[in-house]
Amino acid sequence: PEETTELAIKGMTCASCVGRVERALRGVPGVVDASVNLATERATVRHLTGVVTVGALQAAVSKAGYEASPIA
Ligand code: 9UX
Repeated sequence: PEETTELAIKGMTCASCVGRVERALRGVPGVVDASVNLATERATVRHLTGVVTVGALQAAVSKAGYEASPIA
């Protein structure tokens, strides 16, 4: 099954940042789709349950140069 994880993203200042974060998240195996909202600094990630961990998502965002934290 799939589930959705919401992340707060720090460090984005322009539309290109949004693209970088979306690409990073979509590159994580098991991620089906990712969309980032610059105004709210939030990412919505749809992914396979059990395959994708929040830690893996955070690591991908960090590698791209930004910071992600899960939203309860
Ligand atoms: Mo443009 Mo966003 O250089 O960091 S990609 S501000």
